[in-house]
Amino acid sequence: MVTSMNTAQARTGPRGLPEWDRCAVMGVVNVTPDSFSDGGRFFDPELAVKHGLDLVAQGADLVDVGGESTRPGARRVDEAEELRRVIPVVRELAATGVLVSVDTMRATVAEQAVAAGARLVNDVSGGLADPAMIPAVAATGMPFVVMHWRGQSIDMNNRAVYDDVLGEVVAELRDGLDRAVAGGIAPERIVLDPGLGFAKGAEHDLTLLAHLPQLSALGRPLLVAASRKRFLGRILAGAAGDPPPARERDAATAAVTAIAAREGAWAVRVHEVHASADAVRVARAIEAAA
Ligand code: PMM
Repeated sequence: MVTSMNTAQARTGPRGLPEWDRCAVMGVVNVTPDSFSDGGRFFDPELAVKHGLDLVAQGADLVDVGGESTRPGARRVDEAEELRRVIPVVRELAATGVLVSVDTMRATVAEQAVAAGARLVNDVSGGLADPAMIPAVAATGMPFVVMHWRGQSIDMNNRAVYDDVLGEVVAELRDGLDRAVAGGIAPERIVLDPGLGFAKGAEHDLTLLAHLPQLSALGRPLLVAASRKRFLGRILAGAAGDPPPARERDAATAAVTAIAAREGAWAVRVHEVHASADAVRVARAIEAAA
């Protein structure tokens, strides 16, 4: 079923970004054999395209296509392999009218994805992993997601050390924003993301979610990507139990979506779209009644 909340309603807002009258739902398509949440399920390009279309039918406003796992401990894939995974899927989804974002840390992948029809570049490293990324995105004129990041996934858990996680993430996101603007990306095209689970433990993720207004105070729209992450497993496990597998964390993900939407997030990035699409609709209705 195609809901009334689909990509057709996107418009380019005054901020130079696709915008809706509510928090958007970004559906995830990981064209990888090894992502923590859905690794291997959509590795075949045809399955990946079908999955992207299914997510739109479930209410996704845009679809984020990535070809490199960033789970803790993950090793990089080489560029040729990333291109091989991502570009055909981006091209096919864009050709059917889906609003596509590309999840990549490589400038070449971003450029080729934009040439294939992607309309947003989502770089978990905020331009730090590849010095060519920011100039490349600036040249395309596309919106850019700057996520809080402290280094590659292989050893990022060692960097989850903070005296004041909120203050440090705010300062480091501000640096990322300044870096992107200095590199030529228009400020109104930049989205910020706290990077839940990236060089962060569960307590850090929760502190950041408890303080979304302080992140919004940086003056840019926020993307919140809590979907199926470890901190949700930790909460659901309770004090003694084992965390449920990633795919059993979707109700908890939708709970975060409702809160993020109520706090004015620009978008949430989720693997299971239906519940989050409902959650943003509920948050919107409550906001309208305030
Ligand atoms: N997390 C993952 C991948 N891409 N992009 C942004 N902007 N923010 C995130 O937190 C983020 C991301 C890892 O999750 P996945 O591999 O299950 O998609």
